[in-house]
Amino acid sequence: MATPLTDQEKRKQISVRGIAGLGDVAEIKKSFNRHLHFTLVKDRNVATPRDYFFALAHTVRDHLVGRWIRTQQYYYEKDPKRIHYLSLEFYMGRTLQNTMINLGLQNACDEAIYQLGLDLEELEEIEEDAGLGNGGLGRLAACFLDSMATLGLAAYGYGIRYEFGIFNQKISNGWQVEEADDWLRYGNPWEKARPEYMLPVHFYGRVEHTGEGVKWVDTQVVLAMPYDTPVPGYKNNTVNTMRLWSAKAPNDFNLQEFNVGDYIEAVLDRNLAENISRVLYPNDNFFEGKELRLKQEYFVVAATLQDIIRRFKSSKFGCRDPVRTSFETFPEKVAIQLNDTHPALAIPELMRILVDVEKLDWDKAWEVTVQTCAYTNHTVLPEALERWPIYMFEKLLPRHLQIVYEINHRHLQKIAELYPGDNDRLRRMSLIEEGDPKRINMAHLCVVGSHAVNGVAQIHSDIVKSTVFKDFHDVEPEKFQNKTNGITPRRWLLLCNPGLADIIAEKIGEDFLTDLFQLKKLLDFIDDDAFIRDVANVKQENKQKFAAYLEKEYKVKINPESIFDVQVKRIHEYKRQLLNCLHIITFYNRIKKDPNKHFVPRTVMIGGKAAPGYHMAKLIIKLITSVGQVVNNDLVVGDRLKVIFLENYRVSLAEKVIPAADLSEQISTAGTEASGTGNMKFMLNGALTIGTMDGANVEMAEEAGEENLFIFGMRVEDVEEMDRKGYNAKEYYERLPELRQVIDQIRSGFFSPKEPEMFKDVVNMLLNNDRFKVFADYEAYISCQEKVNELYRNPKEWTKTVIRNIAGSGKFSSDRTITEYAREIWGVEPSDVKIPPPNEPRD
Ligand code: D6G
Repeated sequence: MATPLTDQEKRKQISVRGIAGLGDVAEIKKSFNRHLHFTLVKDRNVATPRDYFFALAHTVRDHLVGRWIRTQQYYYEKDPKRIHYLSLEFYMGRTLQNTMINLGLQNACDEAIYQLGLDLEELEEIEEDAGLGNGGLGRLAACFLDSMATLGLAAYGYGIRYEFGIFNQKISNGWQVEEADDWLRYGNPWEKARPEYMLPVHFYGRVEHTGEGVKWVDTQVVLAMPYDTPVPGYKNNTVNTMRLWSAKAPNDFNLQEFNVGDYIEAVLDRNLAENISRVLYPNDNFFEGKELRLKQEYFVVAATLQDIIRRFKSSKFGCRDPVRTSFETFPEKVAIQLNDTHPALAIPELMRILVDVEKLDWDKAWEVTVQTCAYTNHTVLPEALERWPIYMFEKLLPRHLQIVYEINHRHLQKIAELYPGDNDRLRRMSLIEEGDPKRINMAHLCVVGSHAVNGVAQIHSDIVKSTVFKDFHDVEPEKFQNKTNGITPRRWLLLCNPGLADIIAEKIGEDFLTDLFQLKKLLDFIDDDAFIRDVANVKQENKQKFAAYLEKEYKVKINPESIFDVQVKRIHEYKRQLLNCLHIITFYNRIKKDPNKHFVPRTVMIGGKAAPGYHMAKLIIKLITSVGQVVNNDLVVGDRLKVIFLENYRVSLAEKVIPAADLSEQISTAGTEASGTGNMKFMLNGALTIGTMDGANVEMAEEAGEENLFIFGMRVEDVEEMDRKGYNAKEYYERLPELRQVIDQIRSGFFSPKEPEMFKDVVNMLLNNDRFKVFADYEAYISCQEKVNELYRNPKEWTKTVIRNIAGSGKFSSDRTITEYAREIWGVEPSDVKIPPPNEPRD
């Protein structure tokens, strides 16, 4: 029998495709040593592992620089339409390995580092995650940047350089505690500060109506300093820019207001301005109307629009076009995509610049604005929709409030003409919501101010049209589109699961990495026993590797033969981690009731962060860890059931656990999860899905065949029907003895003996006011889990189902998603033209 390949050897296999020439290896070693010496100022006697990581990062970064300069130069020469993706979140994770892969350098680096007596994977583990996002929305932005660069689009990501990203989650005594994410402590080798492009952003002040038009005066100024991060495409020489703004106080900040003696106070107060980019708000799918957050939203928008307009004015066809009026060509040259309503202020800000500064008349400015902007809706949950109180908005952005009022006035005038006398419709469609306090509905502003509005999966786009934006759809149905989310197959297959990428490439070549639909060719091998064995072996190796990781890092032992049943995502009631808990406890009770019966062993892993202010989510984490305490220490259970809470779930942990999963839990109440993207990552990595007909699960079932997923529970129509009739949780509690037992155990302190009342809020919610109807899907979920066990008993059939899922996952590449945005929203065409190789600096 051949000895199994080491990880390094495995990575080399795939690197047959990123060939490591001897010259490359020698050059990398040389560059590494130079950086260790000149950049880190160390030698090998005193260098720490982190020094080695930085030396390698700088070595790899050197390979980006020429391509980056060349790409940006090329955009100035060719002047293509530029795409600007505005987002309050970019959840990038780590950069080193992704860069090596996209530049085709991984094998050369692997070999060089090996020859230097170091371990590449160990160095990669030193890198901090760039955690500038909460969950799916921020990670989607990161996947989109990868795809836009790979598809050769002249694209920019614009956001905020938070000094603290999403908090680090620690579990203490079973509870979540938060720690600050000081991700920049050791420096960030990937960013380039650009103080030379610093821009002013104005806040507060008042509006003056003068003979020369409207002026916003007496404002406070904060400077926006850009930090640029290169975004390489996959092996195409394109390197785009993600530009993140950092807040800097101007040097005269507060000094006018203070007397000479208060100089020290004034300098200390610079923090007030610089707090704008201090920290990411840790809410997922939840609106918290804090003034600092509104400042962040305007800060990114105001700096970005100045930057966009500066570039437009310097372009060939911009304002310098003698044939056409200024800004007429703006929408032909500029697209602005709003990632949710968070950057919605781009709409009134662009209007302010065009009308007040550039002196366009209102109608022309409005046409330009609408043609430029497009809006992506990410949720229909009412608690997530941004509705800013007018009093706050007015104080911070008085001119923008006037502009919003004017937009609303003209919008309602149009509606009134279409529906004379329909005052209720006017109230429903207004950008302004009456009440205490009066609020601006940011989603309405986005719909009115954009030429395209899209949802993120077909079912979600349909729901958007028939519910939250129904009145708007009645008036402008052509505005509404669907763009089903996707994930980048580079990070989410090649990087995180090289073993699987390798055996796929052996069968169908490696073009699938940029054309994921090619995965359907794998169906030709559905009866190929050797391939089935390879797929099963890769999964088993990934499971073993993850088990070893858990043992090393967390001292927990799990059974690699068990089903790895994984639910990783933010903790939220609508995502129903509680339903998963009910299954765990039911399974536990069945083992206890019949200890000698055979059960298919399971390791249930749940991970995710709770928003620090979300009481119920934090209690859910405590319940999971408490159930784990009881189950994991019960000798009768043994290794037939284990419950693991995966601490501090983040991009880099996703890259480890997803390739090791057998079963992916996607169990939100139908109609609540707009798309999901974790679901797609599991599918691509050979896990089977147990899920509801919600979000992109619906399309996954369509692509792979519904019989190849474990679909259960209420459909959207069933949920609606139940809402009409009324949902009565107690009815299920009384009718289903196993459910009753589980709830009674939680209620009586079976999992919290020292504090029997611990979970009373959970039980009360489930029984009396559960918006997400957990009990209604309990029975279907439990029997669906039995089907999972049944299939798992037949390893060959299980693996064939896995292959059918991988083969059906082509649609979920973010390359496909971005191609659709490009053609149907931005009016640009992806290109596979390789930008000419970079210019090296000359003497
Ligand atoms: C990036 C790369 C660099 C380029 C700079 C400015 O930092 O080569 O000069 O962006 O680009 P624009 O903002 O002028 O497009």
